Amino acid sequence: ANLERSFIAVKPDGVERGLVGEIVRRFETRGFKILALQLVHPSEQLLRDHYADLAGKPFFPKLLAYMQSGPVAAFVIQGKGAVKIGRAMLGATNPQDSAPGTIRADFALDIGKNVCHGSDSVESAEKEIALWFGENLKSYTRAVDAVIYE
Ligand code: DAT
Ligand code: MG
Repeated sequence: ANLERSFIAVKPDGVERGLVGEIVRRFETRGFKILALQLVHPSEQLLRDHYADLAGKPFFPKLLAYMQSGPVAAFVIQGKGAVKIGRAMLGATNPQDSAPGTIRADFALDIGKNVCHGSDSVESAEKEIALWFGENLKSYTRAVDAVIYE
């Protein structure tokens, strides 16, 4: 039950603005375990696979260019409710609609520069983790989990 994983990525604007540490910190302090962490220069093909469901959208070319405008800080969180809580911590897709306290509300103003990605379901999380990190992530135990979980 505490093994659910989500794929989180600080987008190029967030890396450029020095928000990697702040964003990773939020997930760490919430209690999630960081399973993998890497700066990636995504290929166009990786992004086409990652955003396959959006290929027909009018903003898709702009999205590809944005995501290739610099490195992406990709990481995997593991813990209870990782996907749902990850999305809640991100806020709405459009920062104009994001609730205060969420990452997009605290650090962004425009939908096309919304700073951070988070998987929208357990299924897409597994797909995205495999795409960005490969199939076999090493797991490890953390003594602090005994304090975080009841
Ligand atoms: P999310 O990132 O919240 O899962 P999504 O998967 O629908 O949202 O879209 C992926 C990214 O594409 C989103 O973070 C920003 C961009 N995007 C989505 N809708 C857009 C729109 N209407 N105009 C411009 N960019 C958009
Ligand atoms: Mg999405």
